[in-house]
Amino acid sequence: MKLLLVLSVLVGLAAADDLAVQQQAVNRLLLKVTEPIRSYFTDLRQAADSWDPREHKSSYTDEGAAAETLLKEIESHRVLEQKKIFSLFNTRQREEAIMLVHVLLNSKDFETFKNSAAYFRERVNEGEFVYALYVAVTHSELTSDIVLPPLYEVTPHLFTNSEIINKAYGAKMTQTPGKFKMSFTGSQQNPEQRVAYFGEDVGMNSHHVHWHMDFPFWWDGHKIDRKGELFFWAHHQLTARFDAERLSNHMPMVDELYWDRPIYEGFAPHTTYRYGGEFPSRPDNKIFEDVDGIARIRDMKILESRIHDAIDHGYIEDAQGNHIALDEEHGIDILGNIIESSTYSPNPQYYGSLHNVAHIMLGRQADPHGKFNLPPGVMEHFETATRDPSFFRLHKYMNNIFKDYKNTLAPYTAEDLGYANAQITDLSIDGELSTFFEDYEFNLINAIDDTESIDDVDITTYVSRLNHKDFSYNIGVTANADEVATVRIFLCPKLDSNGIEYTLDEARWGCIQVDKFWTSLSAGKNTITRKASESSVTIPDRTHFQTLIDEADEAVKSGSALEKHNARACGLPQRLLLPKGNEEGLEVELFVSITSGDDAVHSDLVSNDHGGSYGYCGIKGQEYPDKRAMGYPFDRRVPDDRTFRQPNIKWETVKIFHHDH
Ligand code: CUO
Repeated sequence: MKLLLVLSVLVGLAAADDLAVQQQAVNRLLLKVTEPIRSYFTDLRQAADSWDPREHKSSYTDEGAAAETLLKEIESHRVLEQKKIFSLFNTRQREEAIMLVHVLLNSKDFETFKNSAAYFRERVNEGEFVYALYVAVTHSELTSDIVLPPLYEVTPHLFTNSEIINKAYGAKMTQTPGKFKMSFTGSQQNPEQRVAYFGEDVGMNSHHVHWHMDFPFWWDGHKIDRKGELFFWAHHQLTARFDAERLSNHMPMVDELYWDRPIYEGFAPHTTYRYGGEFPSRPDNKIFEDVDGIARIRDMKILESRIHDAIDHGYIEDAQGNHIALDEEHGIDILGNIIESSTYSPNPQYYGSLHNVAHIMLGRQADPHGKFNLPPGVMEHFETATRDPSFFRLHKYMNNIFKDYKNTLAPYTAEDLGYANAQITDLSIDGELSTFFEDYEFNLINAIDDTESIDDVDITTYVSRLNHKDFSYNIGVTANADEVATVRIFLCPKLDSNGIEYTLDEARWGCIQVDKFWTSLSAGKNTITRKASESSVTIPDRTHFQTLIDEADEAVKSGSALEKHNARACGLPQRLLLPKGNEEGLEVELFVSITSGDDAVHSDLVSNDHGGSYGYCGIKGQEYPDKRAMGYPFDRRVPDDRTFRQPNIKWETVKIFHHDH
């Protein structure tokens, strides 16, 4: 018995150590990626210098084929050099990054993963390396508990502005610690400035870039469930979320982009690449131009019209000319794949890549013919895209195509929406719905060049960010029988920017899903108390890079277990759950629907949240948890509000306050 106990303690310790060692390795691989791996990280240094992937073919599931491909590219000097700009939208650069993802994902064990990463870190472009390592850690089964450091502390140039970077350099040069206030881009002369706190929020940008790492458009690995529909849904919600901020700031909802109208809002990013110059600016009212080597405006219109034709026909044509119906179950998923487009598109030749090409077209409008050799624009990086107001116009444009499709589907009937087992008797908020701004500090040491012999000084920036007070929903439900039920909670706009009340059909497309969960109802009276912090669309604050470093180093040194943090990086920051309120209280509709839990895809959803943020990000490596359409019940037309007036559905007007401290 005693022996067993000792053995199990030892096994437990070894397992804990493994995670700490792995976390430490990933931390070290991401520290100061533009410099050589530190000499005192001896195992990584050795791997970078002398571990040869060709001598470890049996350590890869593909016998080293992916490593061989990448090595040949490197040896023939075809890969993007270091200290050059990497953009995922550049086909060749993306291919190189994917080669490294393949090497890492084909590693049979963590040792091989780590050694390959160290070896290639010093032989491929730094941007490609960071992207490949993030994607590989996200998808590899060897690294599922590893927490990726916040990207804004690994590649701060893409999350802060030139003014801050300059100050950080000054601090480093003079070896004086510094803490600098980061302001949002632009001036109060610009109405868009009122919502810059959202488009430039480092947590929201991290959610967005991680969403695209969880669901890469180029993905060629295991089948990812409902990937096209998730593309629609996550971006639809980002757009609705942005519109909510606009309404709160007395601005109209964002209008869509038109290829033949000016791009009304210009944008001056005030942001510098680490190497390669400033991000280009675009003046107001820029007329769209063809972009050499990318696309003509008329090509974009042709693609749009083909997609509209497919929607009106009710089917698309695949590459062999077969018709694939845009049916209720798969239509939105197929359209998502086509519009993005992703490797799942059944006919990329015909339907093109409306979304991805549009990102490049917008990114290049400052230098469409390459006359000035300007670097890629903010729209050409998922890290920076949402800063530009044209991002939301572009996504409103895509979103309206999805809406056109959804509007072809039959509206939900009273039966589709009802649930005979439950009656909502009460709906209230525990606590005040109240938002505020707070300062958030993050580290800039990775933004600055140095060498091993120069000591680090503390250099940080702090930025104002939106947050809200804790609150809970109290939902009183009378049930006829013991049953598992699905609870969906939304916040819907009530009034437009002129104070005119929306109909349900007008409001529905602006509804934000704030939670969805499964719960067990008992026959009789139930009170469901759900904390906002439990929301299945959000994640808690990211753990600072320095904390990850300190904790892993300490755990490795002492042989103790590493404290686990949330490893899911995709998810809206919890603090952004509520749109900003105002002094008098922004009126919104709190909407709750309870339906039969038969729509659960997994049997344990009442007790297992599968990593949390499945709402916009699905469950890693598994099916999306909800059988119903994403956005149900607001994804279809509502010609008659009365179908929604049922005992299992309830909505109340609530107010969101905002208090500036
Ligand atoms: Cu996320 Cu356009 O897809 O940025």
